Amino acid sequence: MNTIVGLSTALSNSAVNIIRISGDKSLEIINKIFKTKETLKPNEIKYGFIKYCGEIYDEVLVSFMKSPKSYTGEDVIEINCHGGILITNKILDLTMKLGAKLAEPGEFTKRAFLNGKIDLTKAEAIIDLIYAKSDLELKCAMNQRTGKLYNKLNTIKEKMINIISQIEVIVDFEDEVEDVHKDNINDDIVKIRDEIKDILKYKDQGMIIKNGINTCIVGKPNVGKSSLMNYLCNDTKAIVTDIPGTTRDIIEEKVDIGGVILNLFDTAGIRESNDVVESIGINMAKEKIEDSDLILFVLDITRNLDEEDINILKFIENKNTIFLLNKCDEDQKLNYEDLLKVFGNKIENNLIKISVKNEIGFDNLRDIIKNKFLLEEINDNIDSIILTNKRHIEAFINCLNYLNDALESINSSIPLDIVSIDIRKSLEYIMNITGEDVNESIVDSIFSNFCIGK
Ligand SMILES: Nc1nc2c(ncn2[C@@H]2O[C@H](COP(=O)(O)OP(=O)(O)OP(=O)(O)O)[C@@H](O)[C@H]2O)c(=O)[nH]1
Ligand SMILES: [Mg+2]
Repeated sequence: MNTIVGLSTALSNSAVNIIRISGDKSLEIINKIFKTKETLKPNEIKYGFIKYCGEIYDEVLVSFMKSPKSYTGEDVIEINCHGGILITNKILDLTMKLGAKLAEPGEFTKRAFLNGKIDLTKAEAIIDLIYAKSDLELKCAMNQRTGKLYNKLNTIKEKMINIISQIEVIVDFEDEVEDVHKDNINDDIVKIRDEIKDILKYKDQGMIIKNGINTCIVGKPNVGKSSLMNYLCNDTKAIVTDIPGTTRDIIEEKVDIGGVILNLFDTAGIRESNDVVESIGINMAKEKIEDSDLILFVLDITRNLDEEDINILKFIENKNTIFLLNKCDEDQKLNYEDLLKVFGNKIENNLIKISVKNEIGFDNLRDIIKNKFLLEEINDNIDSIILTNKRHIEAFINCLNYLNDALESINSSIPLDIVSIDIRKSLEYIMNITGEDVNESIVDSIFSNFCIGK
């Protein structure tokens, strides 16, 4: 494999930049350009200068990690240079002039995978660590990085191989397979099936942790939707006025509500309108409701319920909704009985009085959201395996389906060697997750999501 070079830090004017070189020629390249009083030895950092053809490029610290004890498993050199864009580019160019190839995004980690330093789940955890947006996401990524999922996959793999070999022995040595053997194999498959079901238990929460909760703020005009948006973002993202119909476009922002991300959308107040622009905004709001995981339905506590509020009901019918009675800093005109009549048991446990103006009700709102999506439960079980990667979830579901097929077969009169085919298929999916048996194009697509220099 050729020797690659990449910038491990962002290219900007900063205190320090790190240039990483990996491959057989790493040492040869650095020895040509690094002038130091001592020889560069493995696992040591040396002070010196990058100098070539009489020109001093920079004052640097250089470290050397010898193969196989390095991130990629190859000889790795890291140059800590000054964080100037020009200096960094000049050193990068120099290493390339001397034979290094510019690394593709994720190429260092891909080499670590190809050289058997890490499996795919640990490699994917590195991307998740880098891009984590919330504490929960970070914790899940760290659990995966330290091998929680990988270890589990390995034990499942061993159990599956054990079942396959049990079947082989029985089928080879006995003309008639006894029921007791079938029962044992059935029990073993059930155990693995249940373990996988357990792993998949929090898959929906895992996707929420990774992608956030798509949350649409909905209500008739002037109830305080944009005020709520601005409050939750702690910024002026949307225009607020007392003129009904202020917001037309959809305004989007990510907000961390104590460990989990809300992808918030402020929308136009929904009402009948003859204004062309406002009507477009209202239609956009209705469409946005469709792809949301959660609706924050804002009502104005200073006005009684009217047709405009009631009309909105049909758009949120099957949606997970929290009803927010805003402006509770003022006198309440909204009649609770009417509310109950119109919205029925949809409001049960989903109704909060808030005041954006006086910052009332928001702890309650955060708690209700977290409870709705079982995020408190996740927090308490953060050390169990929580899948946050769609590729893993799909593979586990496929694996589960094959195990269920195997169980169905074993309980009918289908021969055991056919059952074995289903177990082998489910094993393939497990090995797919770790990357032991995975398509090259999938590997390429995983690493292309990495940043350059990682
Ligand atoms: N008293 C009181 N007034 C509020 C509160 N929240 C918002 N308002 C006022 O309500 C009016 C409307 O606020 P907006 O946030 O623009 O309402 P909106 O729902 O986004 O309105 P449209 O964009 O027109 O649909 C403004 O005058 C706000 O200052 C609150 O908690 N208490
Ligand atoms: Mg608005």
